[in-house]
Amino acid sequence: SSFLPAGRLWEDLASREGGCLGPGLRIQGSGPTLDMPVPSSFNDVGQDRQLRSFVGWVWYEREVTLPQRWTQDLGTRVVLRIGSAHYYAIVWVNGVHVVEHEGGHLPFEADISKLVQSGPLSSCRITIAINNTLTPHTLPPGTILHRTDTSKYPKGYFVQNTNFDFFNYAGLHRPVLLYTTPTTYIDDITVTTSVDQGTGLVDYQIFAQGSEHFQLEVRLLDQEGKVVAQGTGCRGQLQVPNAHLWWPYLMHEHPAYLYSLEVRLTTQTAAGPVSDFYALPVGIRTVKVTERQFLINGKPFYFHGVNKHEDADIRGRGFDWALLVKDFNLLRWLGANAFRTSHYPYAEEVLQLCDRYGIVVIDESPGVGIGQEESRVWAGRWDGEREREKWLSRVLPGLTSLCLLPSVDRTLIAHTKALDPSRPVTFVTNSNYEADLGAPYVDVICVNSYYSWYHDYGHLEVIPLQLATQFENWYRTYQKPIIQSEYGAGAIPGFHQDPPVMFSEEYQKALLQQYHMVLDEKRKNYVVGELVWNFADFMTDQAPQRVMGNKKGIFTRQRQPKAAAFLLRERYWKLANDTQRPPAARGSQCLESELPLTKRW
Ligand code: GCB
Repeated sequence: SSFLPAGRLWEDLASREGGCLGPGLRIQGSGPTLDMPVPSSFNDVGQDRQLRSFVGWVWYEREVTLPQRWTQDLGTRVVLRIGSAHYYAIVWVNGVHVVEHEGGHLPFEADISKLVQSGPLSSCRITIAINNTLTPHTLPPGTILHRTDTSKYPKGYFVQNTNFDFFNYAGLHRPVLLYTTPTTYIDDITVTTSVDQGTGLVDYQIFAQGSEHFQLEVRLLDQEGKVVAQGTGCRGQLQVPNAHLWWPYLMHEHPAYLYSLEVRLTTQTAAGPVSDFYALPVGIRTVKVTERQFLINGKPFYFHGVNKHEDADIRGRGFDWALLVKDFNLLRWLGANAFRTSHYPYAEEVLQLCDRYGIVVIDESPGVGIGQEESRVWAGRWDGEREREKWLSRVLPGLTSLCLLPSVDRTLIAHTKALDPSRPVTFVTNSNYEADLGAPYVDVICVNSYYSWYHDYGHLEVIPLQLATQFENWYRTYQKPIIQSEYGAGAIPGFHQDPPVMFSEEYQKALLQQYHMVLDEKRKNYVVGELVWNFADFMTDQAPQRVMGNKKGIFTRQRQPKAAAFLLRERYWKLANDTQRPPAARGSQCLESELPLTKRW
């Protein structure tokens, strides 16, 4: 697609109505443009410093020819789907405004049937204007600082300020798709599962659009393709005797068992019956939290995993299948059974792979870096129930086990639970256990700490005392299970120093080892997980304390292991061995590359 940065700010949003684009106007030819791959962030694709740090409106445009069936069969519904556009997007088709969307991490779509079916033309020009400016009203928030001292800065100079530790990559980060359905179609499917004495219970609810007159047939197929239960109508319960449960990776001989829920909607039309069909992978599992434990299918689950980012060379935050599959192979190699989608919702393909690989997810909202000023803004906006709904639709996660909110607002947490009672709720804190306003209302407490990194530099020996105190204080106050949701140290790959000093691979390893001693003690009791910060090195804004980004990855940004990765690999496989797998299942689902480790058992 073509791309034209137009250096205007979010604050100029009002002027977008000023006829920037009419049916006849094309981006192509209206000024210099760049070829821009989709999906990708635009920042690192060019050789241009200004493009890398660009703040304001950019324009994407692409013209496609649609199949005649799409444009001439009025029983076909044509949909434009945008996987994500960071941060604010306005979309036109053939110069006609079709949709606007705020928020850089969730998909949105527009029914464009009428536009593409109105004339003899089968071409479709898609134009998307995107603004990446962050303000106190966005999620995540940011501020624009205008530098007015003309002895230091040119006229009109401004910078984007943020309160989070990752680069504000922007552009069309996920695929842009055109697809069709019949005019009466399956719009949404909600599934919740439970287990009653070995019988899996799958409750479904199907939302259809387009007409009131349709039939719905539902079938549940096992992995061999055998139909194990069926039903009809918009809602119901399927019963699966002797169900194969969905177990996390390394917790069962056959982890991540998925059934397929097939939904067929049929409508009668003048031309005969027409159907829409959707197949949804479904795992049957239960999740429960007690005072000391996180239970999956009634068994204690210990999170041993990582925090991630959607981040890589060149493509920035852009979706890439090869990268994604590499990351999942690294997670398996590491023996990780969980990760947190720090600091925003990830692409739905990521969640689908988690379901398939048996990875438990803490799915995070984009509410990171909310300081006092932004809290006031949001508090103001939460007043009406409609505003609250709007907020929730932007922070609620997708499929998986834990959902994470940015807020310390009691009613917000209660409301989230009411919308989805099947998932525990948490938020990640590094605040003081006494001052924390949210901990009384969440199911699991997630605590970050950076002992011997952001203070007591180099003094690894203080970690055991400080970490034990941290856990004891939180548990004594709230009696809830605790996850060490972040800990870590920066290591520049290839920097070696022994005895260890900060930024060497040895220091990163030694710091993790100090944490592990305490975790091993406390996991006997109420600590239910540890997630290292971070899976891989990632890009941040430039600052003297960042060395071409944050170097706390146990893998480099190119996904090569540092020394700490080997340490964690030993630990995670041992943890799986110690705490989760029934003895008979040991080693049975290992990949070939994992065999040397399993032999040692
Ligand atoms: C944190 C943040 C994370 C940072 C990390 C660090 O607490 O949640 O975004 O990157 O610390 O390395 O400072």
